[in-house]
Amino acid sequence: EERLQIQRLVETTRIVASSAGSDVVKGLTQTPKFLLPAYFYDDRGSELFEQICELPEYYLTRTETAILQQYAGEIAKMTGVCELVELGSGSSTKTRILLDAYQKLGYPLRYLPIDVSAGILESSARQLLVDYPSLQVHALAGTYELALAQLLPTQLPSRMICFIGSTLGNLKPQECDVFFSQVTDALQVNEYFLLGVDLHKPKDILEPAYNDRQGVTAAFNLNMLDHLNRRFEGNFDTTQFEHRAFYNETEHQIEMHLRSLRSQIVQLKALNLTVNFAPGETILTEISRKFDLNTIQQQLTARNLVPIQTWTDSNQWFGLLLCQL
Ligand code: AVJ
Repeated sequence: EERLQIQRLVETTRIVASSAGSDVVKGLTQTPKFLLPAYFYDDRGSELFEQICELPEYYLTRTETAILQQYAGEIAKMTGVCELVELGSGSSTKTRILLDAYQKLGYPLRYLPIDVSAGILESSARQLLVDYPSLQVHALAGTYELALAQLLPTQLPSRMICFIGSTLGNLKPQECDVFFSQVTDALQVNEYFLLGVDLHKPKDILEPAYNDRQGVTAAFNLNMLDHLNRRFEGNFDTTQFEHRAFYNETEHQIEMHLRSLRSQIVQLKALNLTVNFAPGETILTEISRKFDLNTIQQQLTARNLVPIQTWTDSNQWFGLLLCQL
């Protein structure tokens, strides 16, 4: 198929250590323990995340989708013809709203989805080709860092890097700054960055979104241990850990943890690692920061990603910002 190219990004020796699990060793040998949220997204984890997006308590996807449905036409008109690069594309469901808007204006469609889960990347790319007969897809399987560093200047008049779904919330403030400079490095002057962020809101709306009644979020969190078992020959017993998620109001972030139900020892053979857990000890698996619109606008401006238009829903629960370098 000429319209589809799938590239698995090969890591250079300088950074091979990180994909070989040195971050796992680091996270499980320090106190308190942590693991990086990227480890959620093996193929099973990506499936579970798709289920999370449909949950009644998980307002994020529904709210952002509604904003996109209302304003995608406006976004397409503002940017003109452009190549869409999407970080953490997953199933690309929301992106279809943008693709539809560009298609409606008769613009050529070129899409570069980037995701750590090669399985979901390939299946969604194939489906997109069926549904969009003039679409060109160049999929990149790998981390944002690797993918952004590999991008060559676009052949189209412009490029838009899309980072929707509030994945920015996984990054600590200092990590955001590093990330923003990786984004600006991958853009030429006047090109675009589309950012979706979850906004401050009451705890009684936030906490249920990460503690759903069906237990899908718990399964998603626990799947990280299964993923590590498969990837690094580990022996985590997922029945001996429980899901914990709560809103930290001073930091304005949801924190997700895996809590050890008893004293236990876990081994990850491929990493030559033995880990001791005290009863009740936790592993931090994710922070999901909630943003203030004015503050994030100022931060983006300070990083040369100037917000030229901001859209929200009627509750002001979610923000979509179109920024320009
Ligand atoms: C994909 C990072 C935006 O933080 O809401 C969903 C991931 N974690 N339920 C989020 C997630 C638990 C999600 N992001």
